[in-house]
Order: sequence, then C-alpha cells, then structure tokens
Amino acid sequence: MKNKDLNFATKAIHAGGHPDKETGAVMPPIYQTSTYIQSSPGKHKGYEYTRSHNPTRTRLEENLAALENAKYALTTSSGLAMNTLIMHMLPEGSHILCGDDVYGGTYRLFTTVFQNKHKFEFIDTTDYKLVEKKLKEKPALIWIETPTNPTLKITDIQRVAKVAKANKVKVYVDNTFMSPYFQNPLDLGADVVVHSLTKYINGHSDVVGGALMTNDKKIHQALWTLQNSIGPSCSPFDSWLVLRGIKTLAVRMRAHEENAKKIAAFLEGHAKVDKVVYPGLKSHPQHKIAKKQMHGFGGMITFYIKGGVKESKKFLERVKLFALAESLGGVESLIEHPAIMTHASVPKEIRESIGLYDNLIRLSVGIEDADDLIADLKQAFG
Ligand code: P1T
Repeated sequence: MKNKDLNFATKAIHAGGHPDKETGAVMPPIYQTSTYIQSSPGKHKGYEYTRSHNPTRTRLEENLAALENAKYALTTSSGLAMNTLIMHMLPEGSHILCGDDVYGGTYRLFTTVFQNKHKFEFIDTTDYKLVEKKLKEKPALIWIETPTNPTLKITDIQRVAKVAKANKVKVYVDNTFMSPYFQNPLDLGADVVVHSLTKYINGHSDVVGGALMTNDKKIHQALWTLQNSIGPSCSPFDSWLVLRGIKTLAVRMRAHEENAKKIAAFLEGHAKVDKVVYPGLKSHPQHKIAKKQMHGFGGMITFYIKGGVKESKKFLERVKLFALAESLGGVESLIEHPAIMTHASVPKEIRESIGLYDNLIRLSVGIEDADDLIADLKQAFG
C-alpha cells in the first residue's frame, strides 16, 4: 500500500520502514557511520558521507514527509538550524512577513543574526486586512506560527494561503505546537511546513532536531544543498530516536489533548486565575478557526495568574510534578514563565503588545494521570 492510502497512525509506524535487507531486523538500524565505501571513485550506493546522507535519516525523512502529506522532507540538528537554512536560501534584502508572536528563539534569530541580510516585518497574522495589504507588497514569504508560542493565537491558514497564492508569495507554517497529527498546513494551501522535532514529534525530551516538509522540489533541493554546505544535519542516533518516538505520536497526541482539556477546564474555574487560553475552550477568540483547520486542540495551555511576577514565581516554585523547564511536547508535563525564560529575548514592550505579560504561565501538559496533574496545580496555588 502507498503511504498516501494509509491513515495517520499506520503511516506513523510504517512510513519509511522496511525490514533490514541484510538481517531482517524489523526495527531500523542506527547507521552510526560517517562515511561509506566506494567500489571505484564516485561509484557508491547513494551514500558518500553522513553530513550529506545517512540511511537512518533517510528513513526518518520518508516518514516525516508521509505525516505531512508531502513529497519531500529534510531534517536538521535543531528547529532553529532549519530556520537558519531557510534564511540563507533567500536572496539578500528579501522582505519577510512574520507573525508578531513567534517562539522567542525564532524572533532572536531573525532580528539579530539575519537583521542585516533581510527586511523583517512582524505583523498580527490574524489581522487579515493587514495581511492582505502586506501580501500585495509581494514579500518573499509569510511566516506563520499557528497556534503561536506562547499566546496560542490561531491564524486561518487557508485564508492567508489563498491571498498569498494570488500574490505569488510562499507560505511557511511552523506547525510545532500541533504536530502533524492535529494539523496539516500543506493540505490547507501552505507551501512549506517546519517543525521543531524536539517537541511532540519526538515526544520524549531527549532529542533536539528540526524538520521541513514540502511539495516544492526547488525549495527542498536548495535547502538540502545548504544543509550539505553548512552542515547542521540530524545525527543517525537522533534520527533513530525520533523515528522511535513517532511510532506513538497518534496515541500521545490524543492523551495530551485529553489531559489538556481537563486542566483547561480546571484552570478556568479557579479563583486565582485571570484568564485561560486553550484552543479547545469556547472562550478562545479563534476557537471556530481551530475547529475548522485542526483535527484537535493539542496539549499547550497558557494562563494568566492573578498578580504579577511575584505571584507567578511563587506558583512556579511550588509545582512538584510539573517540571519548571523550557521546551514542550514531551510525555512529561512542563511549566514555564515565557517572559523570563523562552521569550526573554523579545523586548518587554513588544511582549506586552502581544499579550505576553509577566503573569503569563505556559503549560505543556504531559500524558501522566490528569487527576495527579490537577492536584499538583491545586496545591501550587495554595
Ligand atoms: O529548539 P529548537 O529545536 O531549535 O526549535 C525551535 C522552535 C521552533 N518553533 C517553535 C514553535 C518552538 O517552540 C521552538 C522551540 N521552543 C522552545 C524551546 C520553547 O520552550 O518554546
């Protein structure tokens, strides 16, 4: 059967997989090698050097392409390494429209490393009038994170992609928060989807990696050439770990969501909480779009605790099961304070203009027992 005829959970386990030709091993070998023998100079079996290609990585890329219904996938040593390759690919002076509420590291990369190479404009990608006006200026691309990190703002991908296409502008979507299980941007008209593999796709907080999926051969080839020239490829062992993690992506995402729904409801009813943001709540401003374009609501919750930094810190120091740590998407629950941690590189006035106040707390809800997680939060509120 072809990958495209299979349902998600089956693709997650089987795409890119085949028993090892030499031994029949069902699970993929870790081709922990830097180089490959050639029978005559230039004569080889498709693999010359692991920076360029590696069979374990090939399997991972085949699998990832299938998960996003894409022809091509490329992986890197981190999510930001992939974003770096993309920025290198664009001609100098490119105009880039970018969502105003993206991961702090992406913001830092764009506004420091590439600030002299390109012209970045940060806009609210849910303001469709503004998006339409800006797309008419024909930027090189529009970069959308949806839901955003950390305010969980949701952009209608189909709506933006339609206008972008009319103006010949490429649409890039960072789909890290939903994973390919809950959202498939290419099916909604995006040209490129990027992921931090570090998060849900790997799912076990033991790998840092990045990926890109596309049906655009030119983009894929250009980025592979850059990856080969610059060198941030995904290692054989990390490729293997991610492949292993993906096998349970479908069940993990369902479990993350089930727990997140319960926790969002608990937080919404708590006296010490000002506001809860979760795409699955009717109170979420883009709940309808979330229902339309996502197959679920995910495991990320943002809430505003009553008070400020002092109250936030007190709460974060008291949690026991939730680990106070950056990152997200692992089986274990994490909690963090974006203004001090993941988004510290975003200037305070910009943070506040997008609702990222000092009383904002972000949860990555894991797949532990929901009652235990709620009990932990309850005791931390005091
Ligand atoms: O950490 P890295 O694998 O380089 O991925 C960067 C990245 C890209 N896109 C999104 C939406 C992300 O959330 C991240 C990384 N985010 C965190 C580390 C965090 O705690 O939010």
